[in-house]
Amino acid sequence: MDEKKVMLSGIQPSGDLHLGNYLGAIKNWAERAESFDCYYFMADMHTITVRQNPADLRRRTLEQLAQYIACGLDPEKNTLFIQSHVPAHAELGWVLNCYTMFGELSRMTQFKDKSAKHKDNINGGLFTYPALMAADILLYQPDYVPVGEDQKQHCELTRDVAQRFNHIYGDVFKIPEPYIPKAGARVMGLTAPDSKMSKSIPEGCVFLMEKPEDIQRKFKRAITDSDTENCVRYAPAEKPGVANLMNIYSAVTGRTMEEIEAEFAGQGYGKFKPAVGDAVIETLRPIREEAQRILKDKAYLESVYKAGAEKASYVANKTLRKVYKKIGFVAR
Ligand code: ATP
Ligand code: LTN
Repeated sequence: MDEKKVMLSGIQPSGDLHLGNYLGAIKNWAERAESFDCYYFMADMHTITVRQNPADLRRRTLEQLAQYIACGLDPEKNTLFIQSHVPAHAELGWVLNCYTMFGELSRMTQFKDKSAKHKDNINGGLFTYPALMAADILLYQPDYVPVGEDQKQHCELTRDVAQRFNHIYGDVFKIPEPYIPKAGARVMGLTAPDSKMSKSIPEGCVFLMEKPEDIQRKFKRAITDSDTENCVRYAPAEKPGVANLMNIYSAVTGRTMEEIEAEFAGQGYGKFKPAVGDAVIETLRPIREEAQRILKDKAYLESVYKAGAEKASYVANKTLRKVYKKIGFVAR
């Protein structure tokens, strides 16, 4: 019997992947494949809660898959799939909608934020999104769900819904734990080191597929600090911009803060910033080249997402059948 613990996560293909996603999430996922049974999916069904351009959504979904693989997520060792290819998500999503309360959904901060941002399109899907996310998770009976801090509330709702269901029907769902990375894995924006690197502030955000010269330009313009010290020293509270660059440099070179301070002693930011840029460029170069190569190989990509959907469906349908039986649906 396979005794590996199960891990599952999804990312919405609503934007291009960036250095924060890579260092904070995907890189760790790739390292976990040996010790966990891992499922990762492109959450395309979630993206349509806000309007998407269809051609962009299709392109981004495939690009995201190519980039996952290029980042080291081996499709032989991880189950990589597209959410809409596994109908059990929509099916269990409907069932769980009927076990999730209006009051609970009304308290979700993501709903409040997004409905304030998209006032002209506060649709039902945006509101019931957490029930679909609960289905995404519970179908695979995972032990852990690695997510960012912002998704903790949805994971807690998932646990509440699962417990409510189990309370009525017996042990159907495993109660999953959110798995939130340490604060050290937070990459801050290059232009605003007090907020996380995010695609919504593109000047401060390094995208995985970006050209080396554009990456270098962003690092050269990175905010350091307003003091005149001009010294590479790790002091997150006083010098958040420098600390962020040091964190990034440390993450891509494996060097400690002391080693970095020694390396740039007496050299100032003028030398340090392009060195961080170069190190990031060299880390991303093989990922970009590999992703571009994979993207051209449509037959390979198709074979990956088809095999992924097949494997995911097998596991998901087992849970779905159990749920349908418990709630009294006639077996197909
Ligand atoms: P946005 O940039 O619009 O805020 P996002 O890039 O955070 O969106 P998500 O789908 O929420 O998109 O993130 C995917 C994964 O990447 C999550 O696990 C999240 O925790 C991680 N992540 C995102 N940004 C960072 C960051 N700056 N530093 C570390 N990890 C990050
Ligand atoms: N809601 C998440 C994406 C997401 C997800 C999931 C993450 C959808 N379904 C299941 C973990 C498990 C987001 O917006 N980042």
